[in-house]
Amino acid sequence: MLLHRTSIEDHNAALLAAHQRRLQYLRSEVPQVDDVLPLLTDLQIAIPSWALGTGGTRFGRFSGGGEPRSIAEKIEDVGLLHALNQSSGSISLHIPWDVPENHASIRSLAAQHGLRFDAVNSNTFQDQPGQQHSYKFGSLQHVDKAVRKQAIEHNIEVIRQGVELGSKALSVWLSDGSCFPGQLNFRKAFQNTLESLQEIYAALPADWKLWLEYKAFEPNFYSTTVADWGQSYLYVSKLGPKAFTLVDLGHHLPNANIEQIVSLLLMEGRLGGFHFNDSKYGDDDLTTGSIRPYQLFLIFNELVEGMDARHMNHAQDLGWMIDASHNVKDPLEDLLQSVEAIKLAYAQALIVDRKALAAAQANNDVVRAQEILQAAFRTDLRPLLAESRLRAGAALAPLQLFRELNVRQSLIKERGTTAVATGL
Ligand code: PSV
Ligand code: MN
Ligand code: MN
Repeated sequence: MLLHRTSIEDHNAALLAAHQRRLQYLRSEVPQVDDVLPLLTDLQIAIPSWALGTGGTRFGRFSGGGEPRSIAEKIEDVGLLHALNQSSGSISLHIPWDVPENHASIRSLAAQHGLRFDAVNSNTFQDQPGQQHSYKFGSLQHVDKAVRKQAIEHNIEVIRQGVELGSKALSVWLSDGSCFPGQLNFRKAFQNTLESLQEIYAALPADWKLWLEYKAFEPNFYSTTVADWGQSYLYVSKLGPKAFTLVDLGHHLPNANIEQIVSLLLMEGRLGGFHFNDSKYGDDDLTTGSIRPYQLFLIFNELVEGMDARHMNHAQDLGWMIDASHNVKDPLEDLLQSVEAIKLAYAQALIVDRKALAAAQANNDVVRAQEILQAAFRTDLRPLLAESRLRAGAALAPLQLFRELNVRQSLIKERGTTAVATGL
């Protein structure tokens, strides 16, 4: 389904007067709004190919229909999102859930939609049909060199695929670990994993990065070989300057202080990027900002402060990606909500009065510091986001337009209601 420019123009024309009223009020309240606009427009959030269909749980899956059946259709879906918000300018593929075949045509289709390819993700947490060795007892950590070799080869193949598509990063998440005490020698598992990662790292092109994700538990419930940010940091610092830690917001033990983790990884130059989602209990993969929007804001507060201190380019120097799963929502609507929540938290962090905050911190003025942060967090910056979309040629209210145009119904008509499994 293609979205016509006129649909966006008509929609914007109908909402323009109300939008301008809100923006004018915001301008009178928040003097920095115009400085923040270009930064907001630049921030693009990558959409994971696996979040375009219904995820389900291990208890069941309820397909909403019209799900993409091929990489081309996944690109079209992300193209739709990008046309609506001009903030989802890239797609992240997961191999072999995605099997890119005709690279040139996939690349040109993506370009037609104004999209590029973000990090490519490898998968050594499932056995694939016809695969020689099983990953039941791990992949890069495995006690058997032949299994490790197979997993290393897979990662190198993913890099090759990514090179064909113009990606610049390999994202590695390992489910490796153990289910019971005694199953694993932790030190050997670490060393095997490190050696395997070193072989993968050696195959990275000069301008590529390797992002190593961590996760506290699941599917292994006793130990995980890259379980937390400290362990990921240990690997990436041993690997070399092209290796970084990737923070997935759902991968921590309950109540972990993620903003502090972010601050320190950034300080050490080892923060690679994010898998955004939200979490109530564990790796819930819920819509970003749906459960703990204040935590999201506090993370962005550290990001803005830390990136500015290191003179980093906000939009380009980290990987900004969503990792979500949808059980009851329309996946595309959910992704629109997530992108909006991420950019809102970013905008709020951009208007924090940094000088005043630094002064409050220097004076141990705890109350003032809290007031400063919460003043930014409680400012409704939605008109600012809408303005940045308007200027970029996107819709003032993307979700509303998605519904007005009956996008899902058109997709169902085009693709049918057959469920297409998209992996985890
Ligand atoms: C694992 O839970 C994870 O967060 C990794 O990023 C995987 O690649 C993705 O989810 C699979 O859905
Ligand atoms: Mn993830
Ligand atoms: Mn996850």
